[in-house]
Amino acid sequence: MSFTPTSVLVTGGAGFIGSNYLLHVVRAWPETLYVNLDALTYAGNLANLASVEDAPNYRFIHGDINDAELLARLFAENAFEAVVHFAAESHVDRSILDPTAFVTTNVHGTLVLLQAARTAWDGAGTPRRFHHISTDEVFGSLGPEGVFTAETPYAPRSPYAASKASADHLVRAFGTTYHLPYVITNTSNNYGPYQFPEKLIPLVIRNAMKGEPIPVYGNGQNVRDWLYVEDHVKALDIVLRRAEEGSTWLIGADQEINNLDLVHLLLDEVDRVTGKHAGSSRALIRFVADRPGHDFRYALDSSPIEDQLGWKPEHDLNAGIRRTVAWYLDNVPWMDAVLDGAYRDYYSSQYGSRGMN
Ligand code: NAD
Ligand code: TDX
Repeated sequence: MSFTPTSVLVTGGAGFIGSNYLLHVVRAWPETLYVNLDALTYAGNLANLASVEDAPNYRFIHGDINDAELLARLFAENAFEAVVHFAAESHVDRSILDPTAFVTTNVHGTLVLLQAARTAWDGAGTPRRFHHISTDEVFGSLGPEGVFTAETPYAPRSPYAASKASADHLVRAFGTTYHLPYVITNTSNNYGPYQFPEKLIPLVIRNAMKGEPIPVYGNGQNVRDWLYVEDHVKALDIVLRRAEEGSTWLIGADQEINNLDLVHLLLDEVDRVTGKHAGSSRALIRFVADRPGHDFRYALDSSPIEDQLGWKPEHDLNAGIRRTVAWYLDNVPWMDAVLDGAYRDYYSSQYGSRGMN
């Protein structure tokens, strides 16, 4: 299967993964128009896209995926052949503090977007794709053994995961009921440039740079599989162009590590690059109250995308961490600019009650 869209709607393209995706595809496919629709919440940052903002095949629209009228107008004006749907509330801890926005954007917003695509594509003679970007968290939590596959039943445990699971179900229901041509990708933890520093890896690097305490939830033994974002966005582009309609792909890196070991790796790399005494930043670690309902472990079977679509991650964890630490140390103004007052309010409500401020 080969699909070459001429006009693509990307939602949430000013966020972490969406902006890395646009930085890759806008350059890789100059004949394809990419229209980025983003509400610019606290997590959206147009500075990420400065190097493509003047490209002739890129356009930015400031708007909300819940705005049905805006979507109808954009579909009419641009004749989109594909939608790549990143827009979401994405942070588990925020969903625990208040789940409301997660249902508004991740569930209702996805429904409004699905309706817009279905209406615009009704009777279309040429191929179309609705590519929904989802997460491994929809499958729940693993013990020390085993991996999730595309057949694993859904068992979301946080409000964030439940909202993403609901969105996945809606996408598949639109495929079954209205023949909407969709693909879904469920991905493990991403890291790399332009990630908002509420997520573990940029938070650790930022606090280490400033000499501030590093919060590790519980005993630090929870395990994640870390995928370098540039590897992820290449996989997404391959799935959009080559995957069969109605298919689901799991994208992981097979780079599992527990949180405490990961934090040590990051701190040791910061010490190495900044010339601090080896191991000295480890003294910043603080064990704080655990995340409620903290999923123990995620791991994905990525062999189908490797065997059938020929994708493989290019970075192992050590290579990815080296590049990531270097990027944040080189981009201090980016970090300072995203940490505005609203984020500081969040940080104190999140960490103040956990015995750290
Ligand atoms: P992010 O929080 O960095 O970015 C989300 C973007 O969506 C922001 O630019 C924000 O402004 C925009 N947005 C939010 N609400 C919107 C709305 N109502 N209308 C339009 N735009 C809106 O998220 P991310 O980490 O880049 O994640 C992108 C997608 O990938 C999400 O769907 C997330 O669930 C999924 N995902 C993320 C990870 C990860 O490790 N970060 C892993 C697996 C899946
Ligand atoms: O301060 C912290 N201390 C800590 O120990 C933070 C922010 C996190 N953690 C732990 C919780 C997790 O076990 O580190 C691990 C990673 O946490 P996050 O960076 O918040 O990611 P996670 O909860 O695993 O979810 C991520 O991966 C799946 C993304 O945020 C989701 O959007 C994605 O769907």
